[in-house]
Amino acid sequence: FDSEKVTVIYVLGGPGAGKGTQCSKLVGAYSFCHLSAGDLLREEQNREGSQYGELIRTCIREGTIVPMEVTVKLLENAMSAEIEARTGDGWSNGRGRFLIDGFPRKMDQALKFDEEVCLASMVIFFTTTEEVMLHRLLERGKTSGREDDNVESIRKRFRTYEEQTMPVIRHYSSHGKVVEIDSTASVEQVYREASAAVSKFLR
Ligand code: UP5
Ligand code: MG
Repeated sequence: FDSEKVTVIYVLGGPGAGKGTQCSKLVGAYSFCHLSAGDLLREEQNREGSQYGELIRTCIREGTIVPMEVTVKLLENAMSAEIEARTGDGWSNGRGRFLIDGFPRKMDQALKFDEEVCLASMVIFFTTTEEVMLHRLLERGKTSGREDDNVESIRKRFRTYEEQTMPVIRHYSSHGKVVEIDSTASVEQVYREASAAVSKFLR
């Protein structure tokens, strides 16, 4: 995609940091298209006839990263579909705006997406403690039905995040693209900060 025509913002942070919650709120205010890599993978996992169903299920339960080809393709397809659907309305200023949630979470994905799909202009990085994230995920686990919202999977997700995703954040930090937001506070308070960061960037 042409970086002149689409604006991509990556939204990163540990499991349960509040990426999805904040993206949903930002969508309303700025007419973004919100794409969650995790949601796209869960959808693909449940799609009848998918050749990746089992692979995705295992990776998600074990908290490991699905091979990047699968995720990059799903994101690319979703972006194309959205651009097609919105042509002529919606993005009235002519630029497509995407919030890409929970991706890239490993260096190989980051480099591939930057090179072959689109360069991200900004990274919003939500941080809080593992204690807070664990508590949130266990609460959500009571009703979410997510196969990875259990203590065992959560511990593995934390490890993958430290080992694979933190290098991605450091990489974009060194390019001056990262805005770090403490997501320990209430949803509303975190949103105020996130929204201020986005406004400043889009201005
Ligand atoms: N909550 C949120 N904000 C709160 C606040 N400020 N105060 C109090 N409560 C708050 O929030 C989690 C819970 O906390 C919710 O109940 C919410 O109400 C509450 P949410 O906004 O859902 O947090 P989020 O950061 O989105 O957490 P999520 O669990 O989605 O994060 P993950 O990054 O772990 O999950 P994701 O779906 O992105 O990925 C799942 C798996 O898919 C990965 O582990 C991996 O196996 C696979 N994957 C890949 O392989 N490749 C990819 O590129 C992406 C994913
Ligand atoms: Mg999420």
